[in-house]
Amino acid sequence: MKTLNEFTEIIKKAGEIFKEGFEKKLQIHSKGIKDLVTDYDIKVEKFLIKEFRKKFANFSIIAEESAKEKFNNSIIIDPIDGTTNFAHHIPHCAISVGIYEKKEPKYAIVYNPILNELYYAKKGEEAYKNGEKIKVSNQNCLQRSLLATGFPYSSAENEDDLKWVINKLKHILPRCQDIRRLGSASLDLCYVAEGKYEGFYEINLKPWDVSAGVLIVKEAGGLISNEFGYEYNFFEDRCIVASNGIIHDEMIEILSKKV
Ligand code: 2AM
Ligand code: CA
Repeated sequence: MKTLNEFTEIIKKAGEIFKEGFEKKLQIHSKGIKDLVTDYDIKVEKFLIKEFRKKFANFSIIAEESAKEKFNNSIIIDPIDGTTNFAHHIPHCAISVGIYEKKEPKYAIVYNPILNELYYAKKGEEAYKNGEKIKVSNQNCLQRSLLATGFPYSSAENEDDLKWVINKLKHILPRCQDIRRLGSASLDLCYVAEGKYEGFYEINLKPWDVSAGVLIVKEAGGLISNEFGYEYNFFEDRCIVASNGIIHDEMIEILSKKV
């Protein structure tokens, strides 16, 4: 796990910058009607890119606030996932880093520095949180399952996206225990991985929102797909569905319906 430790060390240092920003009154800028960015998204990202380039020069870097290089051997970074929470001083936000070799996920790290929760996985070697192995839940009944989702920023200007969100909620909410919308896709995936949630779905996410979480879910025994149950591709697919695997088909049945 040498390489994973090297990545983790850098991410923990970036976590110090993240924490410093969380305590402060922030300069908030807008990327879109709903999409925020703070000075600390930029600061954390710059630090990560600088350190990763020093140690992992043969990887390209894809990062939310700046570089978009080629996807092959790449480090895919979200410096602050859950930026809206961060900007409102809600401690549900994380640094997310997925490391891909030949387009396949190899290492994944999601770190919430505020709660000191570090999730990580290495391909084929299971998933961990702060050193303890994590597993998806074994709940087999959708009606007793806690699900999570998120609302795309595009819902402000794209009527189709807003309709999709409302329509899916209408059909899935009565069939599960309840739905949470906590605002950080990378942590939503980690919560599926450790069995807090049985499932998660969301549209319009970007590679950096999910690049780490997808490996953590799979290594914890869960399943990831698009809304039709096929392999999820974060460059192409609109919807991601994650689950403990057991309730997956029922989620797909509801999410894939054209209504
Ligand atoms: P962010 O905090 O990094 O912006 C909230 O629904 C979750 O989805 C967060 O992880 C948020 O990421 C992400 N998200 C929502 N809409 C998005 C969009 N249009 N592009 C990228 N990420 C989005
Ligand atoms: Ca972000």
